[in-house]
Amino acid sequence: MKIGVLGGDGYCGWATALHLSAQGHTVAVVDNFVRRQWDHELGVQTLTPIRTMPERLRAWKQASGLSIDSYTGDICDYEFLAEFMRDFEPEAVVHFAEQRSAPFSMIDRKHAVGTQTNNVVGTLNLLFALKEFEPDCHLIKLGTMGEYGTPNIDIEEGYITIEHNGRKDVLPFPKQPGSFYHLSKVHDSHNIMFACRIWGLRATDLNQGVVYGTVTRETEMNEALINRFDYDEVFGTVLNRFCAQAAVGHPLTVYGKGGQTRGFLDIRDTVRCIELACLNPAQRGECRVYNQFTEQFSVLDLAQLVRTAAKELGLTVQIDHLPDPRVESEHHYYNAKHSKLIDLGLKPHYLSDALLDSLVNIAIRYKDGIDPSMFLPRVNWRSAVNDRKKTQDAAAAGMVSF
Ligand code: NAD
Ligand code: USQ
Repeated sequence: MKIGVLGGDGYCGWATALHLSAQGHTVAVVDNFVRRQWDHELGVQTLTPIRTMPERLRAWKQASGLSIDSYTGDICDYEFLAEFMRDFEPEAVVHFAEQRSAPFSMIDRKHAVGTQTNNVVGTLNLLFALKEFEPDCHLIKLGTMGEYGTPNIDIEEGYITIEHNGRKDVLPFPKQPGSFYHLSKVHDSHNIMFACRIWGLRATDLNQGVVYGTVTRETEMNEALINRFDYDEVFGTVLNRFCAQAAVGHPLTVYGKGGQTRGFLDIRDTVRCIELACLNPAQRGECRVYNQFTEQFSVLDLAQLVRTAAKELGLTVQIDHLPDPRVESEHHYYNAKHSKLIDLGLKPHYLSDALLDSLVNIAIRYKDGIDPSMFLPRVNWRSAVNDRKKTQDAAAAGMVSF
């Protein structure tokens, strides 16, 4: 298939582009590298030394003999996106190209507006470009489990059957997102569902859980193909952060009681789920929703697992409970369905097998680059203006792009 990977320079996008190329698909990556710019603005960087896109593509060609096309531009620029669609003529488009950090979206008004503008406008442009140029192309859109929040009932895969006053209907599952970022995903979901209904587009909305791990079969082929490993308080996700903290003997930063429970998956399962969605397209007019995660853990469970894994390597790890900078339930019911991708053939990797090789050992290998000042949370949900010194310095230097 001809598959466009929007956001192909990012964490999920890069691993997915390589995987799809290795499977024999014709792949093009689309990115404007704004994520690298955001890292720069915040004064943070990936622990692993990722290469530039031209270097990455050369290394892939060398390692595999395969070529990946690259289109550089902003999907919020409709002319650029239209040109990509006309030129590449994709049969499937995987859309990762969004601002994906909840803390980033909660820094202040500018970052909230920037996040929602980038994400909602980019997705709307894509829907219009599909309608105009490739109405048969399958849209595979990365949503997030956080769209649902943490309701006191089981979470279904996208839709729920409701009986009300003696009448019954299948309706979108209620959404209670926990940040302006997560809200942007809800807005996207509504726009996608609407476009499928009115124009007969075909879409799969993948409500993905928190992704962990760095290594996939393809990124291991050459050091220059290495993926990002973020551990800072804005872009670092919880498990990466705990592993980086364990590697340098910093106490693990559990926010609040640590009963916050989320769905998680290995990056190797992310790339396989995308492949499965591509190979099994939605029907015209259909907006399918799959919950894309393999196991659920509370934050405290994760901290304890990291402590145990680190102990095997002779590291002593302390667990700290910090006041929760977010507004979220610290203890709640959580039972989210996630069988549809398994039904399509997903064979999950489990955290117990990945924790040492894909996480703790990577953090240890690169530990000289770990800056412990990145660990403490400075973005607080309760404040409308967060005093992130580095952000302000960057803004003063005219580098903030929103
Ligand atoms: P990432 O920040 O590593 O990658 C996103 C990429 O998109 C970056 O390379 C960025 O430059 C690009 N991009 C952003 N806006 C763009 C625009 N307007 N035009 C062109 N390119 C643009 O993020 P990620 O972790 O790879 O996440 C990818 C997607 O998956 C996001 O939509 C995210 O919400 C979703 N997701 C991620 C996780 C996770 O744990 N990482 C979990 C669930 C869902
Ligand atoms: N947490 C801690 N300590 C930390 C960091 C986080 O206790 O040092 C807690 C948070 O309070 C939260 C949980 O861990 O309860 C998860 O936080 P996270 O930063 O790992 O993940 P989140 O903000 O939810 O966002 C990430 C990705 C996002 C994706 C989402 C999937 O950045 O792109 O959409 O995971 S989900 O959580 O299912 O919505």
